[in-house]
Amino acid sequence: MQIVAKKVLLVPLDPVHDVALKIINRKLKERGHKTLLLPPDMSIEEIVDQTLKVKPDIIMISRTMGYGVAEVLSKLVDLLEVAGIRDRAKIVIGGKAIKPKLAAELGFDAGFGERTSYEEAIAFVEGRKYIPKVEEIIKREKDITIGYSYKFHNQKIENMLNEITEEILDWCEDKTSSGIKRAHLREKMMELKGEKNKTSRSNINKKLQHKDQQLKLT
Ligand code: B12
Repeated sequence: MQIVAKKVLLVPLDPVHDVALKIINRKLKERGHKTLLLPPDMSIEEIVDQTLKVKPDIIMISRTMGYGVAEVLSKLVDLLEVAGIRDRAKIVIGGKAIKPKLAAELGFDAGFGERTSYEEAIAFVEGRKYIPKVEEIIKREKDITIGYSYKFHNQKIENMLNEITEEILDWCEDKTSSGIKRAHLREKMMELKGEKNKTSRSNINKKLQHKDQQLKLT
C-alpha cells in the first residue's frame, strides 16, 4: 500500500518526558512522513504559535505527568480552536496520564493510553485500521464495572443521597468555573469574527453543557 506522506507536529506537553514521542518521531520519519518534534516544557501559547507556523496535518501531543491534566489540555484545545487550527488538523493525545475517554471529553480526535503500541500510533497517522495482535488483546485491562449497576439496594440511602445531590445542585446554581468563562469568551470572539461554522459552535455548546454538568456534579 502506498503511504501518503503527512506533516506531523509532535508536542511533549510535559516538563521532561519525551521518550515516547522521540520513538514515534523516528518511526514516522522512517516511513517518509515530514515531522517536527518540539522540545518539552513549552508554554501552550508557544505551542499554538509553532502550530500556526508549521501548519501540520496532525498534531501528536504527549502528557505523562498526572497533575493539572484536564486544565492544561482543555486550554490547549480551546486555543487551537480559536486559532482556527482545529478545523484543518487532527489533534491526538497519548501518554501515561491519558485515557481515551478523557481525550474524547476534552475534544481530541483520538486518545492513546499507557501501553499503546507504536504500530497503532503510526496506523492512525496513515489512516489505516489498526488490528491488535492477540497477545495485546489479552493484555488489555479488564472492565471491572461489568455486573454492577447504579441500582440502590437500600431505598432509604438512595433518598438521602438524592437529597444531598439536590442541595449541592442548588448550591452551585450560580457558580461558574474558569473553563466556562473561557468558553463564553471564545464564543463572543467567534461571534465578533462573524464565525458561521456550525460544527464548532455546536461543539462549544456541547462543551458548555458538559462543563455545566461537571460543575453541578462536583
Ligand atoms: C524516564 C523517566 C524520567 C526521565 C525523563 C527522560 C525523558 N527525556 O523523557 C527523567 C529522569 C528526566 C524524569 C524526571 C521526572 N519524572 Co519521570 N519517569 C520516567 C520513567 C522511569 C519512564 C517514562 C518513560 O519514558 N517511559 C517509556 C515511554 C515510551 O512510555 P510512555 O511515556 O508511557 O509512552 C507510551 C504510551 O503512554 C504512549 N504514548 C505516550 N505519549 C504518546 C503520544 C501519542 C500521540 C501516542 C499515540 C502515544 C503516546 O506510547 C508509549 C508506548 O506505549 C517513569 C516511570 C515509568 N515506569 O513510567 C517516570 C515517571 C513518569 N516520572 C515521574 C516523575 C514524578 C518525575 C519527576 C517529577 C520526578 C522529580 N520529582 O523530579 C521528574 C520531572 C521533573 C520536572 N521538571 O517536572 C512519575 C510521574 C507520576 C505522575 N503520575 O505524574 C513517574 C510515573 C515515576 C513514578 N512512578 O513516580 N523521569
